[in-house]
Amino acid sequence: MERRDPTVRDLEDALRSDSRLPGVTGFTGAPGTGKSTLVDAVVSLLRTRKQSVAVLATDPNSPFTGGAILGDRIRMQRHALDPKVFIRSMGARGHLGGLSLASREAIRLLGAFGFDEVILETVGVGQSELEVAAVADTTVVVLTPNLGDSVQMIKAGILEIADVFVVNKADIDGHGRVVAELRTMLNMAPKTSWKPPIIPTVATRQEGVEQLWVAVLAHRTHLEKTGKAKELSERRLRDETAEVAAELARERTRRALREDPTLAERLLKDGTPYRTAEEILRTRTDN
Ligand SMILES: Nc1nc2c(ncn2[C@@H]2O[C@H](COP(=O)(O)OP(=O)(O)OP(=O)(O)O)[C@@H](O)[C@H]2O)c(=O)[nH]1
Ligand SMILES: [Mg+2]
Repeated sequence: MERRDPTVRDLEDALRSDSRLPGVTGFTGAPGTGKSTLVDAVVSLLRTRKQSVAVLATDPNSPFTGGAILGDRIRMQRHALDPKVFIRSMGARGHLGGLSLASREAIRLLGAFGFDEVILETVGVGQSELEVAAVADTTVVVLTPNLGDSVQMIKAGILEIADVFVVNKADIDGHGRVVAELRTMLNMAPKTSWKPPIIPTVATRQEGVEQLWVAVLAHRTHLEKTGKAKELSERRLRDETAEVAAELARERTRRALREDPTLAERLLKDGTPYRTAEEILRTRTDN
């Protein structure tokens, strides 16, 4: 799948018909807030409950594909030999269609392999991170007392995507202030049917992790009860189809320009990308 092998497409469609989608939880937040440590603690919790779990660490700014973000691998090493735990890092570059498409595909495959839960860890708070977050059913935004990152987060519009807030490093000074700030902000936000809870944690000591998971499951139940779960999965299917279509069109266009010198020459002479693109999409097929 990561190599974009075309045969995987058929495999994926075949898998989709009878595979159950796993629960998908995204963890996002500024670098160093403790996401990996927290995810590792959640993995331990899920394993005590006999659930299988896959962790996809996505770094929109990293060129690495198929490898592992070293730090994450070290932090989650105690799970490395557990066959019910799968950990993989994905970088954005080299993934046509972007990381959100890549993670959607990965989630479907993991579901087909019977994983109960998928956790996405995404570094940062930029646009591409928000796109990755949109792939998750529940998005956990991780803040800490230092860094002043609460303000940064709000700037990035993260309030809209947070279903659960974690204020990690509760063992550090200034923790209460961040929680209070956040609470004020949430109280000022427009009323919605789901109010994001704020969970204090000390990830390094596994404190607050059970409460965090209770909040995640409560959000999942909320999605199901309100019909939002269905709405979300339908929207995702439409979005994914549009992304796949864009990727196929891009591939087809590149190939046409490569394989048809007269077309390429005319493009260079006339400088008409729109007309050329339309013509390619109208007249070419993939075979
Ligand atoms: N004091 C304290 N330190 C913590 C806590 N949780 C994590 N840390 C430390 O914070 C550092 C960063 O933790 P990571 O889990 O790598 O953070 P991350 O958000 O995954 O980092 P990136 O993947 O680089 O964005 C490590 O040194 C952790 O040991 C906590 O609750 N309290
Ligand atoms: Mg990490």
